[in-house]
Amino acid sequence: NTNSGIALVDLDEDGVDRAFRADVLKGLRQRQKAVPARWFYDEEGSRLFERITQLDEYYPTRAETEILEARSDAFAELVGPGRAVVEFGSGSSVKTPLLLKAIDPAAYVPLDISGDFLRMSAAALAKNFPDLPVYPVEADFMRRVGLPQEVEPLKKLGFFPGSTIGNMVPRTAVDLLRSMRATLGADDGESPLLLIGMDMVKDHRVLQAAYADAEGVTGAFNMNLVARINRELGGTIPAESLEHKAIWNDKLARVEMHLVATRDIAFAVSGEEFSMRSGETIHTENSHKFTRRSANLLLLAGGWTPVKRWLDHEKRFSVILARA
Ligand code: AVJ
Repeated sequence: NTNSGIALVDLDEDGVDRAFRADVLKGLRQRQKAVPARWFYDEEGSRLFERITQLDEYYPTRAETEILEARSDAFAELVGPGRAVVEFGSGSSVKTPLLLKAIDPAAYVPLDISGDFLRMSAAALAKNFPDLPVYPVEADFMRRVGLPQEVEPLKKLGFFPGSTIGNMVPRTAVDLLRSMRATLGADDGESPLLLIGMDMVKDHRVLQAAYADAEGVTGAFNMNLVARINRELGGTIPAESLEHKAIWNDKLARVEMHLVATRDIAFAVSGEEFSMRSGETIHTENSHKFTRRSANLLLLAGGWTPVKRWLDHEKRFSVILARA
């Protein structure tokens, strides 16, 4: 349990985020270089992701929003009123209100590792739902999180939209689903529900385009990671010699984003030296896609029994209700 009320970002004497540096250095030492996708989301990265969600090619946000809008009656019926909605992540200004309007909850509990995002989005939401108690919790939800006392007596509904689960390899995704069960009290004899967004396997050209848009916004999003490493970790990565690439990995059912070296390069990060041959890549993101069966199996492995699934009108994206 990490919600001690103090900031979770651990800075060294130079103000450098220790976890960021450790992840980047560890990732760059590997044979297949890799940096975890969660480091995309600094201020600029979050701004670029906002733009991605508005691109013609990037369907997931639109498709999921369509489902949340169109199925509000079904949510109300299956979930019922009076639950505490526990959102894993700070919440979006569009999707969260749609759910809250649909089900008439008794409390809203956003969980996020970034206190700044958390407080900003909680404040914005409280304005539109003046009668709804909001209890933001600054915590790493990859582990069991202790919820505020006030929501203890309430039934819980976990909310995890955006297909963020798809950013994790199955082993990590299962760990997270099990942590969510524990956070929502399933091990204490409660019967929590979970509403989760999962993106579907589809035509590879549609997937590819969603992660390599014509305007280059996703490329800028990917390249922003390099700018962040150079700025925050004293990096000398030659950005002009790296290129954005998105590929469909059929065996593992995921879109991968990489940064490809267009020539042999050498650089330093935090004083440590690295090199890449031309064509070598830094793997920056996985976005797993699911079928009905693979989605169900992942949920079951994480301790959740699927109850109902909804798709958008183009059958590209799914929102699944599951019970512990
Ligand atoms: C918000 C993590 C679900 O994987 O589709 C968008 C992030 N990366 N374009 C996704 C993302 C490239 C997005 N998630």
